[in-house]
Amino acid sequence: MASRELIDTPTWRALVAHQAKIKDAHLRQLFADDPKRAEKFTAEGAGIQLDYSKNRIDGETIQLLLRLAKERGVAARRDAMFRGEKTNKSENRAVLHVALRAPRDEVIEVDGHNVVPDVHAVLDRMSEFADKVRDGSWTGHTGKRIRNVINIGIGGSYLGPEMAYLALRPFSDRGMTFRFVSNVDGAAFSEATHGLDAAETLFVVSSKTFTTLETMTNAKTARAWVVEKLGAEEAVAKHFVADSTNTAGVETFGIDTSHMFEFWDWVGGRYSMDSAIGLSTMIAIGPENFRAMLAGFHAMDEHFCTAPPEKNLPMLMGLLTVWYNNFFDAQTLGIMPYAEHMSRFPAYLQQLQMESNGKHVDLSTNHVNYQTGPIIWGEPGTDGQHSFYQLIHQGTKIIPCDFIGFMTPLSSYADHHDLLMANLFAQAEALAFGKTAAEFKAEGSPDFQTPFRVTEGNRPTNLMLADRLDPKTLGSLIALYEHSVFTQGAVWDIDSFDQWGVELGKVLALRIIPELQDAAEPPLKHDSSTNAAIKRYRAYKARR
Ligand code: G6Q
Repeated sequence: MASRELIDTPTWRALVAHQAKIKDAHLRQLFADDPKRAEKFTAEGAGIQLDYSKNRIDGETIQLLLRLAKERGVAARRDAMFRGEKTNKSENRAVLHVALRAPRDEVIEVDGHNVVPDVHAVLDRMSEFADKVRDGSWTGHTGKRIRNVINIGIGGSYLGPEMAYLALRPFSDRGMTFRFVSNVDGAAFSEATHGLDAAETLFVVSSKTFTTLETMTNAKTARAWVVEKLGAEEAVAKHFVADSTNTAGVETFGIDTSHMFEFWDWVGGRYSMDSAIGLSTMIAIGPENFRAMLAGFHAMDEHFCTAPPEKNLPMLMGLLTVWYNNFFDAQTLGIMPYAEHMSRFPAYLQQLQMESNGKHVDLSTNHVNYQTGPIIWGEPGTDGQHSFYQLIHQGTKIIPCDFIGFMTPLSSYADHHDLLMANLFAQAEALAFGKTAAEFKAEGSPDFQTPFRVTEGNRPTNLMLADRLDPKTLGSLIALYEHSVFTQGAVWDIDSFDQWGVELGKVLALRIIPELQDAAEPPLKHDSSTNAAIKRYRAYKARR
């Protein structure tokens, strides 16, 4: 079925008609009508419980959405991905991040070659290296122990490592410093190296292609920094390692390929934090914890493949995203982890989802005539409550939110945890049920003020709960979102694994760089706005 026909299918039309009915139903009523609602709309998998009862749905909604998933071949597409078929159509590549966490004895083939032994060979080498850095047997050029690790990488080669390091800090070696340089702004490099002794610093250059402008620029600057500080070109060998698919590029840069940790073109950048790109994570938390994280990913992979659709967390979450995105015209999805260590989780998911599903043509290259990926944003609670939650509670937009909480605190200030969790539960409750004018009046609210105070409720949320934020849970949580993104992409029939939209800007920047750097100031042939900005920059640069 061509995708453009999607919105004319009986199921899609039934969902439109159903939405028209249910949009006026209030969660207050839906809960009052069914005392078992929470139980009915809760599913569990890989250590994560998803309570999706506070969504604007009923049993019919879920049945229709599951029918849509079936008609769009979500399960069949999932199986094709897990089998290693070239489901990334626009790049003619397999999509096999799931192989990165497959157990040793599993067989997953790409073009007839079992990739699982390759994955484990790299994991073993990474483990050996990480152990050496952690126990001090890998020393820097001057013989000093490595105490600082700086990951140089951007996009998919940065967001995952930084997010995971911050999320798993309680499991990390606290005697070591971990920093991340992504932006080509020299301020990023300068801040990352500030106060560090080059003799104790290891750079992990993370780049799938080893050609990315930002990463190569920062890596060259890092190389010059090390050579200048340690006074020897040979220092590079002990202070640089690489995570890449590009052996020749790594060699040309001057990193010995015995210090290169490889991955493969079937791992997309934003799906690579559990590949060699996770080396800095592994050095931080140790190989055992890293493998526990992979086990968490794998547990969710298994759940996605085996749980029945009506109990399948990624499918349900993906379909609920489609529900609001396509039938309620919701533009965004908020991610609110109630955990300080999850501060970069929303940013990580922003790339995962927006780069994957921000697409305007379907797999048959037709321009879609329905909405695709929502805008993803968010902040950890409770901070957001004192800032933008106002708009979610009383604004005019519908903003579905994912609330994420952990039962067991990791900090020694455990009494804070009750307050944190109380706020999480209270926000989901307030958003769903609100407070009426009558309720305010009964409490003696003055008439002039009551209309301002009313919170209508009926704001949808998912509530995700897990035992504690540890490596295994983090792995499961990330895989849950990966497969939710997959489910959405399958419904929309788009390529969730390419990212052509980011190319044009890169090409234009390469054209402008010489126009800023060439002292002869070549004539400008852009539009009048771009020309004016470049001229202004040139004038400032001349005065520097
Ligand atoms: C992710 C994208 C993109 C990529 C960066 C870095 O899916 O492909 O974010 O990860 O552009 O690319 P390199 O790892 O090749 O440097």
